[in-house]
This record gives sequence, structure tokens and C-alpha cells, in this order.
Amino acid sequence: MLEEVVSQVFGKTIRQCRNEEIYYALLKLVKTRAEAKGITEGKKKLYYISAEFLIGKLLSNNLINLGIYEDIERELTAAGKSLAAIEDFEPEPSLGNGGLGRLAACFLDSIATLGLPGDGIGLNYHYGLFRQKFKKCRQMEKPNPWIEKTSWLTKSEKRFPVTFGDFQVEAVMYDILVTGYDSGTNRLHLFDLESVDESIVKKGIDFDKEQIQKNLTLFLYPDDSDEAGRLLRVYQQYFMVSCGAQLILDEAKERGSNLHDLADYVAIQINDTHPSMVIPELIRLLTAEGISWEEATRIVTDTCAYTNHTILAEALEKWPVSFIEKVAPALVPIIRHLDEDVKEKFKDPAVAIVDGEERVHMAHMDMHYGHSVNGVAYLHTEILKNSELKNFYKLYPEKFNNKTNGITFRRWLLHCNHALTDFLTETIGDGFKKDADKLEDLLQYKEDDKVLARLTEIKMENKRRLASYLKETQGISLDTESIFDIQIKRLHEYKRQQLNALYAIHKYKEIKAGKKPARPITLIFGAKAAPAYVIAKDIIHLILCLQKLIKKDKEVAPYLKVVMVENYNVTNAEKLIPACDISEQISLASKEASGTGNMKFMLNGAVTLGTEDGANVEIHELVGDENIYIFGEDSDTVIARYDRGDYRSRDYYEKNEDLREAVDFIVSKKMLRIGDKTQLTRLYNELLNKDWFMTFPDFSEYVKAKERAYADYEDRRAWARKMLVNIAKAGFFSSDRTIAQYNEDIWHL
Ligand code: 26Q
Repeated sequence: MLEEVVSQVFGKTIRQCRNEEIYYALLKLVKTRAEAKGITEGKKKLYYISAEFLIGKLLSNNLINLGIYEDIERELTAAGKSLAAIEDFEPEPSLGNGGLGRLAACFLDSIATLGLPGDGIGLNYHYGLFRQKFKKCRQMEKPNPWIEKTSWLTKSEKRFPVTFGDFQVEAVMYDILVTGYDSGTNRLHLFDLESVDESIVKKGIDFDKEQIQKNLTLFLYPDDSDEAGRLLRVYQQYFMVSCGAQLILDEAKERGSNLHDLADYVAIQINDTHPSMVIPELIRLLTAEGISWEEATRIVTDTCAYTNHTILAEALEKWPVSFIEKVAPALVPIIRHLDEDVKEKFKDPAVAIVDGEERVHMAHMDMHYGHSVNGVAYLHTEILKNSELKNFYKLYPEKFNNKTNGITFRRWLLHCNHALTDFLTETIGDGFKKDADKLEDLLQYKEDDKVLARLTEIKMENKRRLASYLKETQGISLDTESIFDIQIKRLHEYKRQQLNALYAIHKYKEIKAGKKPARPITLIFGAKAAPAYVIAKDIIHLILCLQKLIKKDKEVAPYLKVVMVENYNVTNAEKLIPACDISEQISLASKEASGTGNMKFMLNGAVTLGTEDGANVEIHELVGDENIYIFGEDSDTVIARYDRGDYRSRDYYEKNEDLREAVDFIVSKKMLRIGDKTQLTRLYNELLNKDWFMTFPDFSEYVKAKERAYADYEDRRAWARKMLVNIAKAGFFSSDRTIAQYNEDIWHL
């Protein structure tokens, strides 16, 4: 089938084409096929509004979902071409920071796969998240242009006016087709402005923050720790929701809604508070159509639902009224009115929308004027109900519900791990591809030597594949006989990459002192830090310095390797995850809402080393004590300590010699010879005087848990059994399950 397209477009055979040409031919073929499947329709439609959709490369995923992967691969092989090499030409759209954006992408896949009518609404960032480069053991940021003349984006006919305080713009809407696995097609709508000007980007990722018409959709905000340009962030948010609200109402009318019955036609899922202004914007549009205030607020409440992804207070958005006054003055009287209604109904200032400092609490608006509030893992939802959002839980217990996150098995198993997928199919049949719970059938092979040996072999193949990939792309060599111990996720103090780094130092010192490990250890990190997040960048600096120091040390290098992968992204993750032996999920208990990398690793046969946090709690419950390494203080202990406010990291430092030696090493002569004194000293002081995310109390248990895991790894058969149980029990974490629950409890499509 590809042969025809290639001959049509280029007048050549596949064999005569360059890989790049084949890539464009495949793009065309996939788009045609996806359109031919037809867009999923229904009376009620879901809109998943999100500032981020971290979709990753789409070619292979679409081929799999359309059921033509094998056919295309055969055609290519026959012509002497390789799909993997062709995929290299596809740029990765980096329209997300991390977990929240990747979750939105997994959800779109599952919504389409379950045959539900549901589209994504977001922004078409030209450069997305920055591309990370390492220079002198430091992170540098570069723009990441991903939009090419021919891409997955299709410019639609749709145009929407958006009125800001000082000017008006006209938005254009682009669409990306979202294919379901053996199912229909949905869409991701990405809004953009034609006046955006890529040439205003100066050095690195600097640009003029004032020229909104030129910069509105240039970059994705790399996190709220970037103070500069917060106003621009509000411009982006209003632009997104204003376009989204207009699209939603237009389409609802086309489907037959008279707007009074909007909630029968539309469900809106608000992904964190970034799209929360959709609530006042919809009220504005409905009242402009003659609907009364009371009815409009009721309609919007029945339509909107909010997902919370964090309990970190600093990440909960509170925008000054003055910002909204400048960006979207039409919303200010509406937000004030909503706030007055709330203040009249509930006298408690803790639940007000506008606080005493004239800041709008976006999450408060969502909880009062949405019909559902959900957390993203069991523990997270419990913490929301009992601590973080307890004032709201008291008012609206019926609104609170849990939806434990999930991942799409199409990308995170079928696409990224062909060897395992094929082996599972041979062993238990291919039912698991549509019904993830069928993976449990694998449990009957728990004592089967052949199956266990093959799982170990597949892991080894994937480790080799990763090794050659990192060699080719980053010049890094890996010892595939070593244990691959991997921590890949955004860099944040609460995720505690610094704890893992302290272990690396501890191990280094042990080896130096003559205590060699039974088997070499490779500690692999991958993480981007928000450009303005100083301590996060210091932690990256520490890890890169350790990488260099250890590599150069002839006594230690054969036994220990620290590797920090550059520019960690979805494409890298697809190679790293199948090759992992030990999955590091070591956040401070209570702080990681869910985590989704933990699920991807488990599905690919890695064993978790983690705290009782986020979805680790559910992983632990599913696989049992035998098949996971749990360590550290629990969330109750941590929350109580925060409440008392009496944590002193120095006490732990003084009492624990191993810890003290590891911490002191950060500013040792050896390190200062390689690294930057300011950065290393700052990090040292931060840990010793603050350590806000309590790495020190968990240090000794962490070291013990790691040693226990490494020792257990030596019983290769017993380890393979752990891998098998992890794979078999991963079915619960399919996003198909998560989406079915959202639909059952919240959307009712
Ligand atoms: C806020 C204000 C201004 C600018 C940026 C932001 C901002 C941007 C991104 C705040 C938060 C984010 C991203 C949050 C995130 O990724 N959360 C993760 O969501 C995952 C999916 O639910 C969870 O698995 C993770 O535990 C959670 O950390």
C-alpha cells in the first residue's frame, strides 16, 4: 500500500526513495487512513482542555492503532528500508513538561480507542518545551522547533476572535488526528496566532515578553518557578479557553443543543487549573445569549469537572485580579460575582475565590463551579480530602472522587517493546492488547523456567538496544552486564534526585575503600529543570560532575557508572523504560500525586524501588512485598512533621556518619576541581540548612533498600519472577481503565 503512495507523490519506488521521502509518504498515508476511519460522533461529547499534550512521535503509534504496522514494516523490509531509520526524521512535538502533559496524551489515545466522542483542546506552541544541552556540566536551553511544512498538523477553516484588554486577535485552529486502536478517530485541536514571530527569539530561549501578538504561542511555560512572563502565561490561558469555549458552543449547537441543555451535549474536563478560566468565559458567553446568571452558572457547573495533579502549594495557581483585568477584563465582573455568591453562601474566607490580597484562586473556582473534583491516585485523593482541600470536601463531599492515572499500552508496551509484546502474545494470546487485565494470565507461568529465562533474555536485548542508542546519539557507553537503575522524570526537589545522587557518592566512597559490589551498577538519570529553578539546576550540576569524576576514576569506573541522558523526552523514554531493571520512584511521601513513569516501568518488567507515595501505593498493593522495594517514612509521618514545623536536617547529618560523608563530599576538593563552587556550595547549604523535601531522614533506609535489591538481583531466576509478577499485575494501570471510570462517573457519554 505504501508503494502506491510513494509512486503517486514522488514517482519512484520505495527502494529509490530517501528515508525522509518515505517518512512524508507515510505521513500522508496515515492521515488518509485515519480520516477514512471516520470521526467518532455522539450526542454528548467530551472536551479535554489542557495547556499540555505531550504526544511524542506519532508515526509508529498511528500505524499500530490503524492496524497496518506489520504490513508497512514488511513492505519496507522488502525494499531494504527500516522503519526505525525512517522514524528518525520525525521531530518530537514537545508540547508538555512532563506527567500532566503525557497523561493528557495517553487519555486521548484511550478515549479514541474506547470509541468515545472526545477531543483535546490546547495550544500550538511553536517551540514547545526547550531542548536541553549539557555544557560544562550544566543545563543549557535551546528552542525546539518541531513544526515543519508538512507535519501531523492540518490547518482548519475555523477562526475565532479573542478579545484581550488592549487588543483583539484572530485565532486559527490546527488539528491533529488521534487514532484509536482498532477504533475510530478523534481530534486534538491546537489554537495558534498567525502573527507569532519566531524571529524574536534571541539567545537560548530569551524573547521579548511584552509583544503578545508575536510571542503568544512561541513557548510552553516550563513551570511556575519561572517568575518572568507570568502575565504571558495568563494571556496563553485566556487565549486557549476563549477559543475552546467558542468551539464547544458552536459544536454543541450543531449537534442540536439549545444551550439550556448544554450539559446533555458537552462534558469538559479541566486538566489542572491552567484552563480554569473556561468557567467564567462560558458563563460570559451564555449570559450574552440571554441566559440568566443563575441558569448559566448551573449549566456550567453541570458541564465542567476539575482534575487536581498536585498538593504542592506553590503550584496551585493564584492570579492577581490585576492580571486578569489586563488580559481579560470581561471576566473580572464575572469572577467577582461568583466570588460574592460564594462569600454570601459560606462565611469561611478559606474557601473564597478572591482572597484578601486580591488574588484569584483558580482551584477554588473549579471546586465551587464544577460538579466533580478528582485526584489522580488513591493516596493523593485521600490527602486532598483530609488535608489539602478539606475545607472543600466538607462543603461538597459528593464532588470528590479518585481516578487513578493510567498509561496507554499501545505506546508503552506494543510500540516501545516489540520483543516483550510478541512473547506475551505467544504465551497468553493477544487478548491483553484490548483488555489489559488479561495480562494476569501470565501468572500461571510464574514457575516456568522457559518463560522466566525468556523474560530475562528480552530485558538483555532491550539493554543492548539502549546501549547502542546512547552510544550513537550521545556517545555514552554502557555495560549491559551491569544493573540498570533508572530515574527519569522532571527535576524537582520533591522527586529527590538528590537522594539518588547521595547514594552514588556513598557507593563511590565504598568502592574507593575497597568494598566492591557483586555486579557493576549503572545509575541512569534523565531530567530537565525549569530554567529559573536554581536548586534543580544545581542538582543537575552535581549529577554531571559525579558522572565525570567517576568515569575518570580507574578504581571505581569498572563498578559504578553515573549517566545523565541529555534532553530527556518521550522518544528517549521509549528506549530507556524497556531496558530498566530498577525503577526509581523515591519522592517524599505525600508529594508525588501519582507518577505514571512508575507504571510504564512496571509494565516493561522493571522492579520498583520507591516510597509509599502516589500510585506506588497501588503498585505495592498489587504486586505484594516480594516484588517491590519500599522504603522511607510514610505520608502521615511527613505531613505531621510539616505541621509541627520542627524538621532540622542538621540533626540527621550529625547523627549519621555515612550521610555526613556523602553530603560533605559535595563540596570536597575532588568535586570542586570539576564543578562550580557557587553551585555546589549552594546545594550543600540548602541540604544542610533546609532540605525542605526531607532527603536526610530517608537516606539510610534508602541505602539499605538499594543494597537489598542489588543483592536479590543476583538470583536471576527469582528476579525474573519479580519481573513477571510486575508485568502480569500492570493491567490495572491501562488508561483504558482510567478513561472508562471517568466516563462512568463523570462524563456519561
Ligand atoms: C503552573 C503555573 C504557572 C506555570 C506553570 C504551571 C505548571 C505547569 C506544569 C504547574 C504544573 C505543571 C505540571 C504538573 C504535573 O506534571 N503534575 C504531574 O501530573 C501527573 C499526572 O497526573 C502525576 O502523575 C504527577 O505525580 C504530577 O506531578
